[in-house]
Amino acid sequence: MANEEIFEKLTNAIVTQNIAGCAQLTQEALDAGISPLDIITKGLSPGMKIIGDKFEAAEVFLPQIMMSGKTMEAAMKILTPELEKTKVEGRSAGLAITFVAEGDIHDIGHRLVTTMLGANGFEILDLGVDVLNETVVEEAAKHKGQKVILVGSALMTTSMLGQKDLMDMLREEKLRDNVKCMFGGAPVSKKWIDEIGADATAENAAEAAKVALKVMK
Ligand code: HCB
Repeated sequence: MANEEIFEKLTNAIVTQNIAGCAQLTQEALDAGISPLDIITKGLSPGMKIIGDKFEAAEVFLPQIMMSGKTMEAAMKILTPELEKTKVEGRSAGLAITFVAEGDIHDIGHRLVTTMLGANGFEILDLGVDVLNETVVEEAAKHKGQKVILVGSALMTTSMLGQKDLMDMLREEKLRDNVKCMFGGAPVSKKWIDEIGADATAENAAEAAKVALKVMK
């Protein structure tokens, strides 16, 4: 099977919520020598975008996006150990405190970004989903003096707004100069990052790791 055909089948497996088929195709793609990142960015993620758009257009409903999420998770179970194998050993790039914004439980992209940061030499403190800004600020304070990057995800326009409050709280607590701040997720734009005075954003997990390494230099 040509790579393009495999990507198309992976996308289709996500859209049709074919959990077993997607896991099998993911394994086949790896066996065919396709990189885990290409499987994600060219096969699985486009399927999540399509199902999200269909949800917005009321063509599918919550149970369907839930099952598409589970389908992607089945593939990620196979791919995460592969991504971790690429881990760069040696000097730490710093501590990455990763989290999903308050009110937001979308964690597929967050986990992928966290895995990629770990594979690229960051120590990881993963605070999980629906994290209060107060908790992030507390953790930033605990690690004052270390090289720290805050890596927040928000998939909804509503939860994204909390990133501005977080930046304000960091400034009020005089912690802003001690940490770098990178935010991402579909609604986050460069314009938003500039507006709230954060340091960076990234389109996807591979880019997030590159950008994080760059801002920590
Ligand atoms: Co959800 N949902 N959802 N959802 N959901 C979205 C996000 C919408 C865009 C769908 C739509 O309407 N088009 C929409 C948000 C609209 C908006 O505000 N703009 C939405 C909504 C409305 C909701 C609910 C409110 C629905 C409801 O209950 N009525 C509800 C909210 C729950 C809550 O959080 N409180 C909800 C629930 C769900 C689930 C639970 C069914 C499920 C999540 C399962 C889970 O994560 N464990 C879900 C899903 C799966 C989606 C879509 C379809 C896919 C998200 C996803 O996993 N994408 C999504 C549609 C979409 O995003 N287009 C839809 C795949 C991953 C790999 O991509 O973008 O998350 P990613 O991450 C990338 C990238 O952004 C970047 O790298 C990642 C990896 O490449 N990145 C960073 C991420 N974080 C970064 C941080 C950095 O610093 C840098 C880069």
